[in-house]
Amino acid sequence: MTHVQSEIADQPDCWLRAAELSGSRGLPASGERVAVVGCGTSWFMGQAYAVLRERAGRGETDAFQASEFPIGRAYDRIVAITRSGTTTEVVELLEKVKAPTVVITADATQPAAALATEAVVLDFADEQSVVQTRFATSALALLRAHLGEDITPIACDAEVAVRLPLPVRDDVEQLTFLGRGWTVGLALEAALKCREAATFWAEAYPAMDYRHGPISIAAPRRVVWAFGEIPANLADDVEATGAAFLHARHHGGFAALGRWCGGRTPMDPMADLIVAQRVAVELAARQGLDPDHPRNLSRSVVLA
Ligand code: F1P
Repeated sequence: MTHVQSEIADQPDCWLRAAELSGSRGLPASGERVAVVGCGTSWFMGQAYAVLRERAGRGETDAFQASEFPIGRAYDRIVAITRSGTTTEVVELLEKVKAPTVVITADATQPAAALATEAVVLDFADEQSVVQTRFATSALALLRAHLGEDITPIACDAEVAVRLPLPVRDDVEQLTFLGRGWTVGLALEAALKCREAATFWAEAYPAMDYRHGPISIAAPRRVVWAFGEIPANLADDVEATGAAFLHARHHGGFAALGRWCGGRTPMDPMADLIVAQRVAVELAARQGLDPDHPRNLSRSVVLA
């Protein structure tokens, strides 16, 4: 078993442990104007949280890749997500900003935790694999719990997701992930997982934008996989191209798999992400790649 496989399987427990930290100091108070920053996977979790926080009525929330943070803007608080705590863009931003900062990290000994006003440490969710899975989703579980969401049923969905038969056929040659609202961030992360772990051709878009160009990629042996809400007629439009449309509810496919495992339908989209993580690992295995050590990648990007 690779590290990433055991880290994926561990997510239900990690999410529950992360939720226990939802009262941690430094997490955004209701009404604050907040920016969430990160790079790669951590940025995508920030995007998901930003939408959820606004939807929960907790205040205006923006998400930025750390290097693209608009330094002149006034925020009440900055939330930085970084597993390693060493990512250059995040560290440099924490050195620069004046607003109170909170870092969500797996490693309290690294620069990000020292630079931030407060740190929430998810050391139990740290990973040996270069490819992030459980740290990222645990950070999002923590933030969702802080918004008042009950993580227990979501962790039950995750228990199902780690056991579901994989919904992607052996001859798949391309994957496109779609999301709406907070699940756009999850879709971006699912596609990144396939690229990182398996060097597999995967793309991601807001679901409503898919018909504005990206649909030209759809064809037989290619899959469009939607997380969360599905726009009207999108499934039909995708299937007309010969591509397969995959969704927790569509055609009872995914849903039937979930029922087979005794789960709720539809599952929480974070559980869908687990299934996508497992697909990424499977795609790596089929090519004889080691998903723990993807080519050209390291645990974090530390720039000279
Ligand atoms: C961020 C990150 C990862 C990515 C890669 C390089 O790391 O971009 O998302 O998978 O390994 O680093 P971090 O700031 O969360 O440690």
